[in-house]
Amino acid sequence: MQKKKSSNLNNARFLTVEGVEGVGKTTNIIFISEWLEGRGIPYIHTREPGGTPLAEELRSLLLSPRDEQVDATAELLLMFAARAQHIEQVIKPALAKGVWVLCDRFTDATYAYQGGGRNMGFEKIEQLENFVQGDFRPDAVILLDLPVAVGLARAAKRGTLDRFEREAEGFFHRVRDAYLNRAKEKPSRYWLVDAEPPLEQVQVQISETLQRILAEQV
Ligand code: T5A
Repeated sequence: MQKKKSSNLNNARFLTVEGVEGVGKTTNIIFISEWLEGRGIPYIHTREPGGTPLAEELRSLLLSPRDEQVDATAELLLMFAARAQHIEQVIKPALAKGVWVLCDRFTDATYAYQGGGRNMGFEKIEQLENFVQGDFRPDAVILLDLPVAVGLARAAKRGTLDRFEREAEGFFHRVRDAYLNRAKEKPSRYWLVDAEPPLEQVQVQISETLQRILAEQV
């Protein structure tokens, strides 16, 4: 399958890393950062929700466990409020300078968590995506995938659970299904990596994926 070419200036690429809880995003983003550094590719590493002081405050509000029931629409709008700030203050300025952006989660997480996990469907998310982002999309989405129970067991080892990690297992099955469906629907943008094997094997797959993404620069 021919993947989409970058539309950014200077061939800088906007890469996002996605997957269910405990899939190994944080661990593998360190690996991807070292891979980029090793090739002399200028990059920044950022995350969602978050990435600017305001968006990081919104992240704290979103992730903190609380007694009050959080309305799904309020959650969705806060995700996009943080994203609007992040795109304009951090992501677009970096790409405009020719700096690659490596982002831990982006709008695909909203489709998976709010659309799938919270059962909100995808139509409103698509409307907000178009409103906030116009036609701005990641050049490549690296989707780390593994069975939900394996990811939750890995995440649980870290101790305190955030508001999302306290959801029932069914929530994360819907999240994973939504991610896998998007990967099937948008093969030009998604790169699927099996994240269940030992880390060294996962990182061999990631290296091969990065080589292919790099080879596709215009
Ligand atoms: N969210 C986010 C939404 O609902 N909507 C949105 O639009 C957005 C942007 C953000 C939360 O917000 C939600 C989704 C999230 O719930 P987060 O911190 O980005 O939170 O996401 P988390 O999934 O919570 O990230 P985690 O830090 O929990 O998981 P990671 O980063 O995927 O996993 P990592 O790297 O910390 O690894 C977990 C453990 O597994 C081990 C690691 O050493 C670590 O101990 N591990 C492996 N062990 C064995 N084999 C391997 N291959 C391993 N890979 C990693």
